[in-house]
Amino acid sequence: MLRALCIFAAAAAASACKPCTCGAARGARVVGGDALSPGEFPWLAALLRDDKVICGATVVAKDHLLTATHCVHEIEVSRLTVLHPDFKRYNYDNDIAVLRLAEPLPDNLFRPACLPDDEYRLSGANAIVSGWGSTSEKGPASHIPIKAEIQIWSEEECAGAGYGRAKVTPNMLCANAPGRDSCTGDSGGPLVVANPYFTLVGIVSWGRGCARQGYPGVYVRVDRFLPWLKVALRHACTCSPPLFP
Ligand code: 4AZ
Repeated sequence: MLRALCIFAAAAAASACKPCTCGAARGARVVGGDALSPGEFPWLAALLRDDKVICGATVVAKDHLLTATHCVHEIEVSRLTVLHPDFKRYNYDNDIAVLRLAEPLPDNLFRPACLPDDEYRLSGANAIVSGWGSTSEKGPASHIPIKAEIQIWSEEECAGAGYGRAKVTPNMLCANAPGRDSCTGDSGGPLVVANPYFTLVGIVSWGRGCARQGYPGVYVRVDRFLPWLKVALRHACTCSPPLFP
């Protein structure tokens, strides 16, 4: 009996996730932003190809990251499991991908961002984009990660942006601020809101140029993918926001 109990306990321990918290800072390149301090956004990651930053990504568990499908689509990723749903290469609809790492990240090197737990009221919200992308439209990639606070547009405003209604699907959101935007190399990286724990509401996806008036950055609307993420992250130990005092 004791032996049976021990086996049961060991099996339970192997499958259980240790409780963990998300969205807490410990202490991206972007146009019109400021340098991040070390540990400020410990969920921000870069995707490298031949030692060059090609995209951003967000840690959501010790061995899982979210990025944009177009960052990893048709790229050979040895020892990475890459999932992508109905990505449409012509309009970047469903531009979301899960990366599963072969080895978990060391605990001291990251903290995950929180995922939204429900449809989020996003219109008009302040959000922060971060990454190693260009700091001007034709400029080089940044050597250090940058962050910028921007505002999320309403769906009506987004449909009325320079792109035209047909380009923006219900799985996308628009965000920018005067002189501030995501840019080349920021794709796949996080757009978070502080509520007060940092929650991933968007993934940098596309846009015309950078910080152009009337052409906001377009982001994957993460809350539209919660049912998909439940399946795609089924092997992940995701974390919860710390309880409010
Ligand atoms: C890019 O190519 C890119 N201004 C990312 C964001 C925006 C434009 C381009 C939005 O990675």
